Amino acid sequence: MKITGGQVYLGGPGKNYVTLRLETDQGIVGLGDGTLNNRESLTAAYLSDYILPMLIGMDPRRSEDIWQFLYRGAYFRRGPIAMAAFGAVDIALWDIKAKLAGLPLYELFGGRSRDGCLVYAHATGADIGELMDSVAYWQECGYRAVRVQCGVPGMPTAGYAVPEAAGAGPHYITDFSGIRPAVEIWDTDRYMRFMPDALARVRDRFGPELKLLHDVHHRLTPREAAVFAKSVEPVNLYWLEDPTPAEDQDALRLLRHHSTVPVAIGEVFNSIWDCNRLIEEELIDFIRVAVTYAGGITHVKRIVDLAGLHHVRTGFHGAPSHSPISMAAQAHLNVWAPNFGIQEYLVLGTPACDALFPSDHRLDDGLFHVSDAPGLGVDFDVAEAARYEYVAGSHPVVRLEDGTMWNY
Ligand code: KDG
Ligand code: MG
Repeated sequence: MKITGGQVYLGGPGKNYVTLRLETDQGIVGLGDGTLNNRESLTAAYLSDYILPMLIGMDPRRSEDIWQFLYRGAYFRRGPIAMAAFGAVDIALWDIKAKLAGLPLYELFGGRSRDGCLVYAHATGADIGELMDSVAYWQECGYRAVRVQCGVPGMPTAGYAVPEAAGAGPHYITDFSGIRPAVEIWDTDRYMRFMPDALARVRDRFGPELKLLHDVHHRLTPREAAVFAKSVEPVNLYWLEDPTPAEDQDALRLLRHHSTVPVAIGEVFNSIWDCNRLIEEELIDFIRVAVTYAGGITHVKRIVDLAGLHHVRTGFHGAPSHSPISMAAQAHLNVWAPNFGIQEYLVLGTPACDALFPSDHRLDDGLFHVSDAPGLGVDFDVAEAARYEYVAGSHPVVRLEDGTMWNY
């Protein structure tokens, strides 16, 4: 069996999805997602300029060898752009392999460990009133877990709240913000004074059953994170995400020493080498890597297996920048992984996205139900893709009130 051709598509409804379509001499097509939010054209170029010409003639069933070829062959290792490009190829190869076997992908990992997989949505508000409405909206939609972000008095766009998205429902996909980033202002003292009480009020209103998550988005120092974690303990969070900048693997020691709040980290990691110490030293409870920029199914499965040895559960990144292709790849891992925790999920049910990526995957009662179709169970409508083109955009940036750059 040989790879005979491939194309990279860049664009989508409200997002620049990087979609890889690999063709084989047996007529089987494999789909991959290499979307790296706000830097999408770079992954697309890596794929079309370097990787696709090298793949022609290779046997797509040899996904492990192709992964090693790409990773070792690049010489310069890791990095989000390269790993997202390898991720796209790897997802497409697993899609081909499962289609060839006539099986849903999860069967190749060892089959189902559960029927449906717990997902969480994003509740957000510029103030506590909007936030309450947003949480209520998602709960009425059937979600059993909700990430809770709220504007802080004096800094309504920070705290990682997106006011215009409050209660926006399943059509929530943020618009492109333009190539010049918007500037958000951050003040740690205001955040620390406001947020624990806001989270406690959400817990009071919605009761003990609803799982509540909160994302600090890398904004605190280790000492501040330890203080914050202690102060939110009564809320009984499902997790506290990215309390400190993720590249410092030692930063969580202080928090761990002072608090038992579950910690989730890793959405910006590209490899097992970014999180092996965190996992082996049991400094985290959930690993947040994504199959796109952590090198695809082959590499993420290694991380999941390592995590399983240390009581660390999965909580894969699933912001709206992931296309339904990588979300399907993660869904197949989720339904198999013995140490599955939860999945961030917002895209399914968006009409334009469903038209571009038809599938039988479904969300029901707060659980994701994986399709039993062979492969990933997602298609890609090439004619529909022609409607979209690349639109350059950037994340906002964050500064302190005096102008100092801070962590987005
Ligand atoms: O591109 C960055 C976003 O994906 C990220 O800011 C979203 O923190 C995020 C999350 O938890 O989904
Ligand atoms: Mg996050």
